[in-house]
Amino acid sequence: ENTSELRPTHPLALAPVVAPAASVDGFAKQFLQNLNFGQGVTLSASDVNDQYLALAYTVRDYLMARWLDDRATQKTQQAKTVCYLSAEYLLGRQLDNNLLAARLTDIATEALAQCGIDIDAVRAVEIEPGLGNGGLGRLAACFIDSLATMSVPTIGYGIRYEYGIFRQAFADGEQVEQPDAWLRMGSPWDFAHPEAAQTISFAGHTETYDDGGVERTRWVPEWNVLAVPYNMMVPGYHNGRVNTLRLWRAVATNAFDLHTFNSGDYVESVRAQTFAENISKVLYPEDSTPQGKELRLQQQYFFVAASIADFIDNVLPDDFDLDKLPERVIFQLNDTHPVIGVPELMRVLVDEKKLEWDAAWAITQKCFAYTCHTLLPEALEVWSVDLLGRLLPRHLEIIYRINDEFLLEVRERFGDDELLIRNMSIIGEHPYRSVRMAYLATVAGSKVNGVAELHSQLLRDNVLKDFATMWPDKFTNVTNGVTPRRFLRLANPELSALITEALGAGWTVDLERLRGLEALADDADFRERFAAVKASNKRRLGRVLEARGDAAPGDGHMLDVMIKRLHEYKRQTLKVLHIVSTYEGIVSGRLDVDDVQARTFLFGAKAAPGYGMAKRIIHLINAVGEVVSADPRVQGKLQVLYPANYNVTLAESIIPAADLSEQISLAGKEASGTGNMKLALNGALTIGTDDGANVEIRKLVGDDNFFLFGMSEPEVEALWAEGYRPADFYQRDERLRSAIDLIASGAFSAGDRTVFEPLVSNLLYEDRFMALADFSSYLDAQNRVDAAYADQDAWVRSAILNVARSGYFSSDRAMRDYLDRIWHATPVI
Ligand code: OAK
Repeated sequence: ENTSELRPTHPLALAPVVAPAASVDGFAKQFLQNLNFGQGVTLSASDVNDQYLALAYTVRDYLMARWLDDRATQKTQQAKTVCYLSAEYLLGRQLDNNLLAARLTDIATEALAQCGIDIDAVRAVEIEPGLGNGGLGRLAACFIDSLATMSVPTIGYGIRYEYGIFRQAFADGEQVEQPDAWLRMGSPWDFAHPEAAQTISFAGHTETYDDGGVERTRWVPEWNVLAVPYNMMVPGYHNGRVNTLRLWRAVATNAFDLHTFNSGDYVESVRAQTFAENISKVLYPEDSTPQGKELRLQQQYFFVAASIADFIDNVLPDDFDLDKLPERVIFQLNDTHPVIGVPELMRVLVDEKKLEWDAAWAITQKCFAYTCHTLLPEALEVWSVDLLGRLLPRHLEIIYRINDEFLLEVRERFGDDELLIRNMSIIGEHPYRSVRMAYLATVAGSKVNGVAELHSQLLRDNVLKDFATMWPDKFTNVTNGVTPRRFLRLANPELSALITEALGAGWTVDLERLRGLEALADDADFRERFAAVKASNKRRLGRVLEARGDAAPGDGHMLDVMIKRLHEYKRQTLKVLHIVSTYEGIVSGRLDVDDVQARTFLFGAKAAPGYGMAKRIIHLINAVGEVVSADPRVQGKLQVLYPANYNVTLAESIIPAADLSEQISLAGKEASGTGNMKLALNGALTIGTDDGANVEIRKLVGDDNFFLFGMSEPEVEALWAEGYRPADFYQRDERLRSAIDLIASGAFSAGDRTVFEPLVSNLLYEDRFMALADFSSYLDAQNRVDAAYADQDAWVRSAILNVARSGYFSSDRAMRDYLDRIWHATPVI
């Protein structure tokens, strides 16, 4: 009810908040109202962006009543809230997802049509919020979708970056980065609550003081910023539930200095404002490689401190007994980026709420859990003690005390093994004294999980081995998942319709029901319809690409896709070597052109701007693509596409069209992968190594429906141990030699041998990710792919089985696993 101390008397003010009528008329009325009174235009004068904004506000109006209702119950309910702490949310477009969740798609389409507007044209202008880099950020977006759909009280906390992941363009085949001004045309999906802003402090010093006979410590900070929350609604699918994604924006506390401004120094007057607002200015474009920059630590502390304070001050009831905090919240740490929240909660409990250290530590340990998303040692985040102590002096003291007590525990358990102590210490000493955030998270967390079975195993056996020995029960696995709403229902409407016709609509929230398709894999009529959907999706992708000014996939080609961040460990280079080898084979006559399946190779990938080798690989892909596309000898056979600026929106067009999914990381390097799941779910067959979640995909879909190649993780270890010499593989395999020689010859760089020389010599003399060692096995597997694709009937059967057996990879299942194994929380229906 809309009542409080206000004591209203008007009947409308006494009534509950109601959404507009869920009818074409109700929708049209609200839409026109938003257009006229919100956008300030008449229908006839409105442009497509006005229409988009009015439409988005209209959908928001429908969701808002539910959201307000859910907020009211959140205060009074006794249930546990999942607070997902993540520096990234790679959301993708919102309009379609929200229409679908709220069952408004048909109503909105008709209402707009009656206003003379084609909703597809309006859809196309939405700029996706790219507030993430890749897998980790997209996973967070899938998880909050599933939690809403499963009616689990959840708040996603993060940062409202003014600029998300950069827009990628190519100039002469090389990546150029442009700012992503996603807010420029308006931001209808989020709304600020400045009255709920938090003040976040930095720097300064600590001091002890006498608090009525008790010695306490306090932090005397030097500067602060305001964290202003922006809410986004996260609707569950068809369940009337609306959760919250709360993203923080940094605003200067004292706006700007009017006195200085009036005295004429305009630049100086806004300096403080600029400084403060830089904190939420831009997403760091590094994926799996921390930079150790001060601004990044500021971002991390900024959003985590604001989130913890927000939860305690605004979500919990007043005067909540903090001893009971673990009954009401779990803070899930999405990798190490939010781990500074551990000493922050300790500071709040001990310094501000005046709890005893031990009591506070017991609470803190129950309130956090940590998900690790990597295996690359260089990706494990550390902060120099120097920097952390300057920016967050009180937190450093707390970390030291946590470490001291932890190391005492280690000594009690394992004796005075100084090497072990050094290895397990939260404080590292080399090459400089630093805080190891993954260790802090492991010590503090109630649970630590990896994101696929193999990854979790390797965490226990290698990366966090000593911790796993000490606390075996702390370690668990939750294999990643993806939301079937966005990545099947929305992205692939034709396949969705076919599935619904065959199995009923329940699969959208119960993806294991896809098993029902297994029987249909042997039904020739169903296979034909399935193949027709795939072909239609390829044509649709072609139209999307052509509208962007890119080429469409070749007619009748197998669509072979590799879409993911550009990283050496993912081995886009291995893919290029396959393309070059095939090209060279046809051109030299080694391969009979009739034996080669016509293929379109499609890449989508951004490289971190500072990652030189990754950028060279992009250049190589584009260079090879240009030569191959222009060479009449392979016309109609080989095509290479690399549309710039791969993002969630583009993924939604590519995935449904794909035939072959490239998941070719060096075994033991890809924590999980989630693109692999999306592609299998849409009927692509995987060619992949035994890495990450590929292992589980292969187990589920079966060896006959998966192209396995390459060394296993133990084989990789063994080859390293014996001494890996990539040049030996080059010498041994003629196909490999020809491919590398062709690149080195300048064939893809107008005769200039220097352009790709660093890349070639890296492969020959270093090859950290062993592309050369896996090359021949990869080529053999690609030949098996060609042979399999030639039998279309069998291929389509395999594709159907991939869909039928991918239900496990729903993020709904992943959420159930988190709820059971880690959060011990339950849905609130
Ligand atoms: C990003 C920054 C730091 C550490 C890890 C990442 C990251 O994106 N990792 C990726 O997470 C995905 C979701 O768990 C996994 O599927 C990918 O394998 C992993 O690389």
